[in-house]
Amino acid sequence: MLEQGVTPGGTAEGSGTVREGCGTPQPPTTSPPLSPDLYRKVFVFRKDPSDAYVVLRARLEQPLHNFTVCLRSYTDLSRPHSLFSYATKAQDNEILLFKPKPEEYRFYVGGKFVTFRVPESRRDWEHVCASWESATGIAEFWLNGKPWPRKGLQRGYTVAATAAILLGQEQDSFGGGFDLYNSFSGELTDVYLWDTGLSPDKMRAAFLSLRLPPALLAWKSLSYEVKGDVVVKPRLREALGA
Ligand SMILES: [Ca+2]
Repeated sequence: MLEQGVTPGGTAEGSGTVREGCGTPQPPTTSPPLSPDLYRKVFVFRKDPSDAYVVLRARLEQPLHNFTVCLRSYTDLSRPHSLFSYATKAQDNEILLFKPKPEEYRFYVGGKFVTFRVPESRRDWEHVCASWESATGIAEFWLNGKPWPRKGLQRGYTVAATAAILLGQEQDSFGGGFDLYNSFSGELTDVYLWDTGLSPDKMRAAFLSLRLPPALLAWKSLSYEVKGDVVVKPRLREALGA
């Protein structure tokens, strides 16, 4: 995984070139996206349990020394379920956001995980961002725009770039090995993956659906393929704030 001749730290972070204050989400105004536009739409995973999933295609060219993954989910599941599954050939839990029960999230990097206890959902949308930094092993977990106490794992690790990235199922092998009773049922939207740790301002911007930095996976221009019983529908209501 480390043999690709990539210079660590080659990705500029926090260079201050991203403009602030563009508070209103706006549809794309320039060239049309290559994939169906998911602006203000959701994936509805209709079945429970389910064998359905969505494959995401990311523009990943080099291993990740830092990353942030964000998404918004709405479910009444109380059983374990996967929210974001990034598997490599060497490690099926390379990046995994998993909810084993309503009051707990698990965040995996390279097969190891940290646990974040959360209030049991009030049957509302939950927005989650999780980030990880190789140099320190620090893992951040943000729920609905608020940071949880930071934890640490996998200091010095590198996340491999050749990955199967799935929503709806938890992979136990590259692109497969599903347990239907770990599947997601409900609604998912606003899925993003960056190759940087987001600043606190951008973590909050993700929660509020404000303008965000360019991403490896960005919801409005998501390249995806639906496998099975998943339907793209407009959002029924905004999930902001209250
Ligand atoms: Ca797994």
